[in-house]
Amino acid sequence: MRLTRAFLPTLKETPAEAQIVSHRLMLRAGLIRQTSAGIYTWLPAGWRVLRCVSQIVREEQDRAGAQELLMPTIQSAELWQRSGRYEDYGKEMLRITDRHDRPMLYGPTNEEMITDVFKAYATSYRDLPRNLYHIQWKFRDELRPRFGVMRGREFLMKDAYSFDLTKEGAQHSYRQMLYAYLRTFERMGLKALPMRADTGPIGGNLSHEFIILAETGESQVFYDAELESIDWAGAAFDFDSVADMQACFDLATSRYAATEEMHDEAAWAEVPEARRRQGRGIEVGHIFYFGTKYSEPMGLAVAGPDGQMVVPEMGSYGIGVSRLVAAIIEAHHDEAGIKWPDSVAPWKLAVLNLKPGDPACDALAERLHAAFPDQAVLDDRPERAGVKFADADLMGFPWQAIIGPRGAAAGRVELKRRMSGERMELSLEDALARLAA
Ligand code: P5A
Repeated sequence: MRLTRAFLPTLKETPAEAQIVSHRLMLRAGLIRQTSAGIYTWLPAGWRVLRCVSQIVREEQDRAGAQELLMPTIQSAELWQRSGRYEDYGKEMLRITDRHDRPMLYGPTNEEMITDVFKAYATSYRDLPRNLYHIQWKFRDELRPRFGVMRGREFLMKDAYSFDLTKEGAQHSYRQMLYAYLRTFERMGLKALPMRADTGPIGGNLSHEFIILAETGESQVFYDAELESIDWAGAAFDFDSVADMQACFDLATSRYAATEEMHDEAAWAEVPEARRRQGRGIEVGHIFYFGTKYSEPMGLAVAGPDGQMVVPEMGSYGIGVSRLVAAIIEAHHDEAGIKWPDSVAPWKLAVLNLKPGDPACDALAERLHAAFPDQAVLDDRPERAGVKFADADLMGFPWQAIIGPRGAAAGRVELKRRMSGERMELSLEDALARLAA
């Protein structure tokens, strides 16, 4: 991608409306543009990040045994009348009427719809367990949309739904998702702490939120410092093993960690004082076990092994995919801009040609750019070096290849790592080898 041809608009000024750093940087780096309150266009760079985040989520859901499908954004009110949530959901639900005066809505979540879909096909215990998910836009008419995509009205969510024959089975499904979430956030360079949470309008009595610690977070949290030191990268649990999932769950939940709504002063007092941490965090995921809250009223039942009808036990599991983009920036930035982890960067490499028109610079820059056709941007603009450095730092490409006339004459390239600031001067061949690795 050549910057002279790209639609990658950056802003020099800090937009006045943005109160937190991720919102400011998302606007300045040209990732999003607000179109109305809480509703955003994802510009090319932002859309690429969102796709990377979605892909990691997808891979880890698939690994855990969930299967992807795609349900619509628009739902019929009739579905929600069956579960009783049509009235309960209140003003957060965007209600729509079609040309036949039929009440419709823009889905804020899909428990009813997935239960109805599954019910059309599931007849016996052999159809269980199953876990189905999609990555789809949601709409919640939030009272106070704010902080950009952090709390939007239209936002992208991954929502999974599990169906099991027994309570024990449903708990195993819940633990599989918990482990999948820890792996997912780890791959994005985030430390997410699972915390006991309130179930709100989704319901049920077992629920965990996944919290990224950040001063700008909207949730107040209380946790044992030991929770932060668990190394999930080193842990290798088997999703199919009940014992492994139990062990993983125990490890993740054995230390005190709760959101404000679930905070228990008596249990808190038992945590050694030196280990008590209190702070703010961003909720990037939320999982629920709610038994038969939807399967029962929606009429889902299957024949058990003994021929008796059984109402499946369910859970639902959400990840705020678009919110994650903002959360990753909150965790990885400096004064100059974004520092994307490799796994989610819109492009992995920026090739900065400091003197377009200089034959040696052009030749080196073209070679590097051509070596990574989908993963490199080439700054071939007739701009000052300072402008190129500033934009590359702002947009946060994990690697920069800096090509100036002096180095180029000697066939040398400077590589800069955005995350650490580390720099190295290499021959073209060594630079290509380093980047390919
Ligand atoms: C779980 C999946 C649910 O909706 N039903 C299906 C359950 N849970 S939740 O906690 O309400 O939402 C899941 C995650 O979505 C993100 N999220 C938001 N992101 C941006 N803007 C919003 N207004 C917003 N509301 C929820 C959060 O990351 C949440 O954990």
